Amino acid sequence: MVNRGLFIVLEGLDRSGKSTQVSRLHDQLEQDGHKARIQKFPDRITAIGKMIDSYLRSEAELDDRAVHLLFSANRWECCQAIEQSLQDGVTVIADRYAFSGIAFSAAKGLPFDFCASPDIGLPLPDVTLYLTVSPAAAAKRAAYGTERYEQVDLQNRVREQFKLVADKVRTMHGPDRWVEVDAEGSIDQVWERIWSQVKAIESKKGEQIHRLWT
Ligand code: ADP
Ligand code: FDM
Ligand code: MG
Repeated sequence: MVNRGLFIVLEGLDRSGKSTQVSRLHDQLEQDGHKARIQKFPDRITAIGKMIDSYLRSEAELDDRAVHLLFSANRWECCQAIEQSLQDGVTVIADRYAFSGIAFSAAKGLPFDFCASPDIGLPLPDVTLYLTVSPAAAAKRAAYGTERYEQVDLQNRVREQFKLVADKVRTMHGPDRWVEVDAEGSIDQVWERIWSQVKAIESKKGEQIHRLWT
């Protein structure tokens, strides 16, 4: 039997460098002869993803709870494909996951437990690498775009909610499932930190996939 793929999630605030490092990780794994694919959340390609995309670009208005459930539904509709990839030995690298789902909606004022509940039972990542940058360092990077959540005050509240999400992951799934990575410094420096964390979880390929929040 082939080893299953790894399920690796990158999380962090806007401009922490997630998409840059996700793409680098994908390239490195392929270069080393592993099979890997990127799964962005939200996945804006599906019918549900298109509704989320219009909402994020402020072309549509949606109730806060309704859009929260759409973000979760968007994960559920990708869930079978993720599990199939893992079984086929393909490493899945997710650019955000259910943790952004909680952090952003709770930062808007929805109850934390309501935010976590629709994602109960999704595949549990082998590791979530949480990229941390100070507000000052993030401000030196390219300016925020024009999407709905790209505002300093909301991002500060999201940062606070991510701390609670980290506590929940560590308590329910163990301390090694949520790893903070210092995302300040050059892209190469951050990359070295990420790569050493990925190499540290090779042995998880022999373990079965667990379920989120169970
Ligand atoms: P995210 O996906 O977390 O929003 P990106 O990977 O899109 O972040 O990066 C945001 C911006 O910051 C991009 O312009 C990117 O080129 C730049 N960037 C990414 N990592 C670094 C870094 N370590 N140092 C400086 N700039 C960076
Ligand atoms: N976001 C993302 C949520 O509010 N909930 C979620 O479940 C997920 C996955 O969508 F503002 C937010 C976070 C961010 C936006 O932006 C997606 P990017 O640039 O595509 O990551
Ligand atoms: Mg990004």
